[in-house]
Amino acid sequence: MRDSTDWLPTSYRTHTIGQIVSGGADLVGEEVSAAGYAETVRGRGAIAFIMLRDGTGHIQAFAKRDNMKEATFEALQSATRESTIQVTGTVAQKRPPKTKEGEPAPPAEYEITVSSATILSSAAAPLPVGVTDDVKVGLDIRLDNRYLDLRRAHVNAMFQLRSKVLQYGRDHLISEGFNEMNSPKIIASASEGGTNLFPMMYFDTPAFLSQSPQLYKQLAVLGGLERVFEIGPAFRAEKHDTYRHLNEFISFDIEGAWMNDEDVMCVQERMIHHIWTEVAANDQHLIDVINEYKTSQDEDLVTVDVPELPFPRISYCDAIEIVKNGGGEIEWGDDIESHHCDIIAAEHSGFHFLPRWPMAMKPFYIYHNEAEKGTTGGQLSRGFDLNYGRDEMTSGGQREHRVDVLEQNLRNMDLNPEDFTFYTDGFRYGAPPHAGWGLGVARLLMVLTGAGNVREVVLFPRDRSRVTP
Ligand code: AMO
Repeated sequence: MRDSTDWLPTSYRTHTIGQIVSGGADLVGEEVSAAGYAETVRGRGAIAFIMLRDGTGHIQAFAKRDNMKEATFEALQSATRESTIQVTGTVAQKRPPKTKEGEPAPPAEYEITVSSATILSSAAAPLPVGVTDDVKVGLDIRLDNRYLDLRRAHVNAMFQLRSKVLQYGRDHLISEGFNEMNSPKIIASASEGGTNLFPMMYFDTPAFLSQSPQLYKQLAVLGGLERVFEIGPAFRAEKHDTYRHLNEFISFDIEGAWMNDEDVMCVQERMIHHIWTEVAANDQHLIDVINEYKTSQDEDLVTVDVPELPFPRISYCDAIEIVKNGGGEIEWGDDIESHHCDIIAAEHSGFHFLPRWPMAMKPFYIYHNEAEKGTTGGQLSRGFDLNYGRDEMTSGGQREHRVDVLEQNLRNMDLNPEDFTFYTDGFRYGAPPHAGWGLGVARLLMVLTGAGNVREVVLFPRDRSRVTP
């Protein structure tokens, strides 16, 4: 649960439930108001016990018929689970359970003795997705009812963790001098190839949803912002149906001037190291909630093992050899697909970089040094990936800053330089060598939380068959 020690009162409550539970001893006898979801409603006749939950904790509200208006008591006693209720009453210490002689007394627990209450909103019954019951429902039904699914403790913990990961990543980049930027999401031309674009009409002009902030983060660096990062949506009209692809995903991007591929790999591993270190130091309570659920499902538990630096670097040429030696079918120039990555992951199960891909496999904006050739003589590039086990987390690289080469790259990839003048013109007035990367946030979260599907760590995923809620 969140630490709400410093939260201020609102119009609906004097205290969060977390504040009452943790500050109980000082609050005994004081009048408080709290609001939350009714997790359980028990009791008959003259008494009712409501277990109230807000985003910060749980507390029992104890209601007596002769302590309040008859109608209020009736409403409380017949409240449906998950209804939202505001209660006012005094904080009391719960009668401790009997302990055997010699046994230590359990920690004190507190409850609210209710004097007035309001049902803010009644929940319909039955609930399509149980919040506390361990009833198995498929991912699709959970996603259809994400607003309820999110009330389940371990799901809620995953999304709190997601927010932390973004915060720690952001903090780290800011500490290295990066400026946060936002690029347009309505664009006129593709950065990552023209086949997987979502077309749209921008008034009378055809346009597309952005696949990546790529060209704009480069333009920001060319303009002298020096080091930039962006956390924002990217859209891909790919007809994938896998555990790790979505048609809208959050891309965590950086770009830095006077840097090459190795420099930005170092930024990336430092950032991931920082995220893991901070989660291990501050957020074990969230991991515990996730693990409580995993234990109930007999699944492997999550441990936050801070990865060692530096991450291994396995050049594309070496990766091809590892795959071949491991019995995989692959030739220099082929893509390293997931089943190949399984072979590499047998040796490198954690984070590892795969630098120096063939230029022919990389986008037009990637830099190549003509002198750097692969084992079969093919042109190498300064593009890299970061994998965790079998899964790609990141692509990145040093960028082409020589405008004539950039235009030739476009032609080599059957793209028309005329369509990219808004971008290539930015290179005509002095361009610093620069590099960057784009990291799939949901993929990183899969690693941290042990989720088996990106949809688990994306609130409202968009895939081929889902565009609601
Ligand atoms: P790339 O296309 O490899 O590179 O994307 C970067 C990272 O984004 C994530 N990703 C996805 N996640 C979920 N669903 C998808 N359909 C999807 N596609 C990509 C992956 C991937 O590694 N402009 C470059 C980055 C750069 O060079 O800076 C780019 O977009 O984790």
